[in-house]
Amino acid sequence: MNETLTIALAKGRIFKDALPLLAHAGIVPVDDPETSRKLILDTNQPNIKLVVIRSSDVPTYVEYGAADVGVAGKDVLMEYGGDGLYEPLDLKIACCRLMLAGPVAFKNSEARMRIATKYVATTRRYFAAQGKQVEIIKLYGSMELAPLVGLSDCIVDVVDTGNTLKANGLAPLELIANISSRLIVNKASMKMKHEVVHALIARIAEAVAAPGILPPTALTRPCAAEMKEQKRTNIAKTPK
Ligand code: PRT
Ligand code: MG
Repeated sequence: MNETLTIALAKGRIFKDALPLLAHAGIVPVDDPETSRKLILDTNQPNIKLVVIRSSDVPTYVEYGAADVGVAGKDVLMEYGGDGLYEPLDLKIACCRLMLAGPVAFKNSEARMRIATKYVATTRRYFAAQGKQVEIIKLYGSMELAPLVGLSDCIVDVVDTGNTLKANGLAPLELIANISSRLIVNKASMKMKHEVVHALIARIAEAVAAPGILPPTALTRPCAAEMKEQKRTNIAKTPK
C-alpha cells in the first residue's frame, strides 16, 4: 500500500487530543508542531504527512484535495457549510458547546438583539429558524469583550468550562449545539485512495471506542452522552 496520504490538523487542543487516536492508527509525527516551524510534518510512516494549519482552514484544504483527510470542530464545519466533504467519524475530542451568552442580567426582550460572533452563518441560521431577526457583528476573536464595551448585547461562541464567560460577568443563555471534532475526508480521496482511507477510518473508529485511549478530559467534557440531552433551561443554570 504505497499511496500517500495528507492529514490536515490544527495545532493546539485538536492536535493534542488527536495524537492518541493517530497513534492507535500507527501514525506518530516526527516533529512537534508547537516547536517546529515546519508546516508539513513527517510521520513515522513515509507515505503519511501532516499539514498543520488554522482550524478554520481545515475544511477548505480537505474539500479542495490539498489534504485527503482532516480533523475539524463541528463548529467550524457548521460555519463552513456545504456538502463538499465526507464526515464519517465523530472523534469525541475537543468537546465544547456552541452557545449564546450574555451579561448575567440580560433579558431577551422583543428588541432586535445585537450579537458579536465569528460564527456568522451559524448564528444567522439559528435565529432564522426561530423567526427572530438579529443584528450580527463579525469578530475574529475575544468575543467575550464585545458586551463589556457595548459593542453587542450578546455573543455566540464556544464554551468549555465556562470560566472565560464567568470571569467577564457573562453567563450561558442558550445551547446552540454540542460540539466535538470530526474526521473529514475529501470526496475524491475516499474513492481514489479507498484502501488507505478506509483503513485509517477503521483504526481511528476503534481508538475512539476503546477505553483508555482518549484523554480523560475528552470524555468528561460535555459532549459525553448525558450532556447531549441537556435542555437549554438546564444549561442556563449550569455554569460548570
Ligand atoms: O485560536 P485560533 O483562532 O487559531 O483558531 P481556533 O480558535 O479555531 O482554534 P482552537 O485550537 O482554539 O480551537 C479549535 C477547536 O477546538 C474549536 O473549533 C472547537 O471545536 C474546539 N474547542 C473546544 C474550543 C474550546 N473547546 C474552547 N474553549 N475552541 C475554543 N475555545 C475557546 C473559546 O473560544 C473561549 O474563548 O476557549 C474559551 C472558552 O473556554 P472556557 O473553558 O473558559 O469556557
Ligand atoms: Mg482559539
